[in-house]
Amino acid sequence: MLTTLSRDTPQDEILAVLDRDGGVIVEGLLSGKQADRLRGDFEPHLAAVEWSSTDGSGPSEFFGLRTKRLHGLLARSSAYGELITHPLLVGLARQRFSGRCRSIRISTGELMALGEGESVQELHRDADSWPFVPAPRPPILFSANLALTEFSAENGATVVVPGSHRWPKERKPEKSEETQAVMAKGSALLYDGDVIHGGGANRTPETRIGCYVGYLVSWLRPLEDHHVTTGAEVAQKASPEVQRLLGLSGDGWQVIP
Ligand SMILES: O=C(O)CCC(=O)C(=O)O
Repeated sequence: MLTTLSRDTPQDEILAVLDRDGGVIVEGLLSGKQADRLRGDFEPHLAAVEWSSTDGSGPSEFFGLRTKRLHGLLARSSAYGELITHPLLVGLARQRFSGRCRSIRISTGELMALGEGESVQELHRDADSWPFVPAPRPPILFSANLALTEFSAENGATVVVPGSHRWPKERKPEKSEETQAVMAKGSALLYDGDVIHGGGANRTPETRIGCYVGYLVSWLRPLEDHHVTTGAEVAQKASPEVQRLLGLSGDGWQVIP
């Protein structure tokens, strides 16, 4: 089982559960209204791409054949800047990585829409994206998957294997060790980069939409090149905190005269 805590729970307590289980649900991280605003901003961009598409890059068995994934989220919604700078998320990430890095960066932000008929994703560890940091490793990635629609067992709530962030690499989960991050719109699954998880199967006609944000120690390279995906015009207008988190340093968009 995953523990569900309210967003007013002291940070230490949330981190203690995250450390024990590798994942925790924070209820009402955003209000339903805030979640709707993000969804409303993203909706036309989702409508513009085909199923089985990761920013137009084409079908992928791993990402799913009934999925739509979008990046460059700051360019698609100004509310995304408020999400990534959410004091609870930033506070938890900083505390989780305390003593291990000088600062934190967003590795990638990803809108993950699972459509009707999507099958369960291959279970994996996100931190394996940096395989040269061999396991067992200290926490390097702290992720949030914010529910922009309800996440139910039927519509593809994320499958999680609590405790697996501490398992040896070879151990595979039994079905009985899996659970799902069932949660209301506005709630978020927070999880460690080493916990085994994956998107669930969607057996409903509705689309399940999650907004992923991954906070990474600053000494590793983010998966997303935020300069490219955000674009100079939006990047320059972002707040200093958003620019810092996305690594949008001024020299990335200035043209040599
Ligand atoms: O859609 C989800 O709930 C999780 C997807 C995921 O884990 C991934 O694509 O890496």
